[in-house]
Amino acid sequence: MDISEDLIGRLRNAKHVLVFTGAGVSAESGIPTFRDALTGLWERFDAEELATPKAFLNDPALVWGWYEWRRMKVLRARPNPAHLAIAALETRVPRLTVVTQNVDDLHERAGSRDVLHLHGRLDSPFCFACRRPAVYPNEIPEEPEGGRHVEPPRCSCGGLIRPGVVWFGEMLPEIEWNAAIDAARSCDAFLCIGTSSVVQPAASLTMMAIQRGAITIQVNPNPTALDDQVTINLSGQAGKILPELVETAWGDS
Ligand code: BV8
Ligand code: ZN
Repeated sequence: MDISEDLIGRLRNAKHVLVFTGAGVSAESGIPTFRDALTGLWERFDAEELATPKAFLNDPALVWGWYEWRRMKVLRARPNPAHLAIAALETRVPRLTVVTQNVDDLHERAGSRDVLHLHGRLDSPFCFACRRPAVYPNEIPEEPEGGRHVEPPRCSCGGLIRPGVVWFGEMLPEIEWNAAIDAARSCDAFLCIGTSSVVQPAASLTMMAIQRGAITIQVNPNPTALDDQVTINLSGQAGKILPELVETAWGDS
């Protein structure tokens, strides 16, 4: 891995590492990235159209069906070497914060403990009307293949149960967002993994770390607007690059 000895030294001495992840870190677990998740019935939509309160109220069964299909993908997926390398890193640095835009629980299932979900979680549905937490009626959703409409369950108050995610136009959870800003402003190393860095305000975290003078490393097989802003740009798949990066910079050798 082409990283200078000086940078490896700085990474090895980092007191606080922040790992910021997007849908790309779960791609090798077979979970389609946000834009690839629009197949079948949903392919005629833009993600930004479907992941909104308006779309849900307009056609609850269409949007709930999309999330049930994605939830089924997550339940059948397993953490990949990228998630496992991030969990291993937690035991090798004084402090590691994982900030994810993903709504799956693969970081937790890989063993990461301190995970901040900026865009909510698929496994925490709640009532649209009274906001009371809800539980899924069925552990494994039926296979709403390619986009069957699935009626969302109802709360005891009569309201519709909705996915526990942050939709476009909705505020990010305050506690997680403030903790993420604090971490971005105090970390010495910031790993930006598998995100197109398009969605705001989450994507602004990388700039906060750059402005602070942290070492910033991007891992992505495709170009993004951050390519020439980060300290090191590693082009490739997270499942391959991250285990190598963790060994190179924080290995026992
Ligand atoms: C907000 C949960 C304040 C849902 C998501 C008009 C009105 C209101 C707001 C706005 C507006 N115009 C703009 C905004 C701001 C808006 C926004 O950013 N829009 C974008 C489209 C420009 N943001 C918001 O609305 C946020 N809230 O601003 O509140 C406010 C409130 C009211 C009014 C005004 C302002 C809320 C944003 C949260 C949206 N919810 N997720 C769900 O999951 O269904 S975001 C969603 O998209 C995902 O979480 C993901 O993070 C993001 C991007 O999706 P993807 O592109 O798939 O994923 P990612 O970006 O991670 O890209 C995949 C990358 O992986 C690619 O680069 C690919 O190359 C790479 N990759 C692929 N394979 C691999 C890989 N990398 C490594 N290894 C591999 N193997
Ligand atoms: Zn309710």
